[in-house]
Amino acid sequence: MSSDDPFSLLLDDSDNFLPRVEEILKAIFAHFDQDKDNLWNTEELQAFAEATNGGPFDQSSLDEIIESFDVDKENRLTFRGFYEMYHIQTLSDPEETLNDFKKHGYDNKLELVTSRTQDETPKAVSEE
Ligand SMILES: [Ca+2]
Repeated sequence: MSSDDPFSLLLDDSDNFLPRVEEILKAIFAHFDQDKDNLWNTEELQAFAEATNGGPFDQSSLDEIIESFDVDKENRLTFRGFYEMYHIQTLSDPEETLNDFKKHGYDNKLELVTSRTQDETPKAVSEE
């Protein structure tokens, strides 16, 4: 495939995230970690869901995240858990991950093109 296919933008030959993708994941995680404890409580996770998916996770999705990914004993998602969540999504649907990153201001080359603010309405994403 060409060099701009979503899979090769995000993952190396061993299916690990490329360093640039890790940077973006760290930036997104830090952005929504409002109290800076390196964990996402439900409120922080839902703020991320609204910004990314246009609405909060429903209860079954929340339960699934907590069951499937790394959380602390109070069920707060760790960065590792967030990373795992994106890794699984990316292996099955790299375009979805790219679309998510676009909502957070990154372009097709994974460069930050818009500054994020909580209140800003994301640019229309249905341009294609
Ligand atoms: Ca937090």
